[in-house]
Amino acid sequence: MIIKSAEFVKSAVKPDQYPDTAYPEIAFAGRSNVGKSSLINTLLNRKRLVKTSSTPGRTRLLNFFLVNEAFTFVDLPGFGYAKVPKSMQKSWKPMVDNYLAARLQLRSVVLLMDIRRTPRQEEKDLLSWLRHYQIPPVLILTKCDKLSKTKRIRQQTVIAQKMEIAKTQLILFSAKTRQGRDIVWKQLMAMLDSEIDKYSDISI
Ligand SMILES: Nc1nc2c(ncn2[C@@H]2O[C@H](COP(=O)(O)OP(=O)(O)OP(=O)(O)O)[C@@H](O)[C@H]2O)c(=O)[nH]1
Ligand SMILES: [Mg+2]
Repeated sequence: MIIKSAEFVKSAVKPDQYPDTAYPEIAFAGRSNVGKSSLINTLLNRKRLVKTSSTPGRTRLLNFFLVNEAFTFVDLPGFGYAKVPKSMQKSWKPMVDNYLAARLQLRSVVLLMDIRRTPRQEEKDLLSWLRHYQIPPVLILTKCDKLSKTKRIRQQTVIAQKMEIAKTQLILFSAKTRQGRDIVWKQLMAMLDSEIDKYSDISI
């Protein structure tokens, strides 16, 4: 994928604030601090298009980014961080649920999991939810640079078992080394399919 343009469109909380466009959309979901914003920056070859932070709970709204004037990436706020204010924790679920349930142009949800942690109920719930609504997931293990190769493979097996999926469905990714970037793009391209062919040169 050649990135010709990538721009922040707007932030939103409620459906009437989402951009009024019909571009196909891909959303990025996962626990707070897992690396969602970093993954988007890596995919788009931008260092700071999306704000990242070592403080969990940085992204608190739905943030929409238009890429190549052809499709949209949506950076979702992370779940499961105890230190964000209670009011914020409460508003997360309806904010994200409404988006996932209502957004017709949503083509896929990228679910990120930290390779060093065992996923919990929230990740399992999100995956079942996506299956129920027939939204195809792309599953990514982030921060792979933090483990040795042996440990990486061991964790890939443990996480696949926990999520009840095949090991091969989990893409190993690192924003630091860019490992896995091409594979992620390939899967995203498949989700976006012919809709964007006319806008993008398909060479990764
Ligand atoms: N070593 C390493 N650090 C990473 C990687 N991806 C993200 N990080 C770091 O992890 C921290 C959180 O990254 P973000 O991309 O802001 O995470 P997020 O999921 O967007 O977090 P919230 O917006 O708080 O939900 C930052 O300090 C990043 O630099 C990675 O692949 N490797
Ligand atoms: Mg973020």
